[in-house]
Amino acid sequence: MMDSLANSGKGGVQGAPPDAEKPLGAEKALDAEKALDAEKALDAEKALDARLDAIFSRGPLPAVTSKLSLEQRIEQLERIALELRYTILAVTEAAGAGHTGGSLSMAELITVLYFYLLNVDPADPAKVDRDRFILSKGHTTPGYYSALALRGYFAADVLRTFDQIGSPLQAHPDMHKCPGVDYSTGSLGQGLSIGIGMAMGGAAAGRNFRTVVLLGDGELQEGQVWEAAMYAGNRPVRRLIAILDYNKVQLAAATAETLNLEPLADKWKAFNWQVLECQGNDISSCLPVMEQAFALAENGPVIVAAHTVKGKGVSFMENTHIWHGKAPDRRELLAAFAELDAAKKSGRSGAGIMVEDQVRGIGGTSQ
Ligand SMILES: Cc1ncc(C[n+]2csc(CCOP(=O)(O)OP(=O)(O)O)c2C)c(N)n1
Ligand SMILES: [Mg+2]
Repeated sequence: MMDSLANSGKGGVQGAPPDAEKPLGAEKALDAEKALDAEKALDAEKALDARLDAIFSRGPLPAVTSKLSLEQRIEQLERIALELRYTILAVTEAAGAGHTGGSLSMAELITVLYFYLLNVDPADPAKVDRDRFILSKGHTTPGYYSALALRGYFAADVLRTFDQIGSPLQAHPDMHKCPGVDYSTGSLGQGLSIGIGMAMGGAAAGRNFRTVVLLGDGELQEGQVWEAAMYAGNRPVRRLIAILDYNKVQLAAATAETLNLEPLADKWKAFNWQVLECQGNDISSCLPVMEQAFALAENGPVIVAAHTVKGKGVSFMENTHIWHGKAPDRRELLAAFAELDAAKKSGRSGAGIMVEDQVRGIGGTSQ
């Protein structure tokens, strides 16, 4: 047998037995190592599946009450924002599609809105007096839908149908399909005009609800935004709050490289808007500023320029357009979860922004 193998040329050096080259013990050790690696990989796969099952079967989280101290509110909202990040990544991975970068950058903003500031009731999404919310940057549905599911508008397992034909969770929000969505968006630039209509309609009907419009920075290059800004400042339209997810990156490059928005605050001020700024991935910064915006909106329109980081929370997704419209694969999801786990362990919530991070973010890069 050995002879025939050796003579066939498969055994390495002609005429020599194969185990003269590689001792049998070493081969066995190699096989054992491979088997162990395969087992570990299988365990990791199973563990990831279990985590995803847990994410897609979780019940809603309660809103944060104003009865808590500021520290407690911040801590609870940070925890929710972190859960939101896990969910966003799980949603895009499951669909193999979705706008991951801009969903991660707005995680704290949408958390503060849906879990603290907005007067809404998931059990009665069409309540007449509810505050209105328009996701004008309508492509970031993984962030929006994840927040709505966590808040209890629909069951978390519906998130698994994201971007599928027939799903209520289309790639862009559809007010006729998805509970909690106040307006259908996706064509950038329209949300502020719609918000003006809602705010003025509410005022005409003697209602006191607030209308919040979440804008993207690349979106501000749309002319309709400025037409709306000019109109709202001129009236002035009350109880209208624009939040700008100022992540410095748009679809294919840095915003400043594409069409610079600065000096941004001066532009809005010139249009008679009240302008506030905050660090949008830091709850301790954006919570009080957004709260102040809600109060100031009684006098006229307010915009909060929230400085954020595109892809925030996952190092390899941060500050780049590459992850604008890209979903992680299983391997990338594992790596991203590991980073969020580390942040959770260190109590940083996945976005416990440090000043250095923000300074890096403001320059914007398009690598
Ligand atoms: C009118 C219109 N033009 C182009 C697009 C395609 N598009 C989708 S997202 C995007 C970039 C948006 O960038 P930004 O507003 O900065 O969003 P974010 O960084 O928050 O994802 C573009 C051009 C669109 N949806 N609508
Ligand atoms: Mg952007």
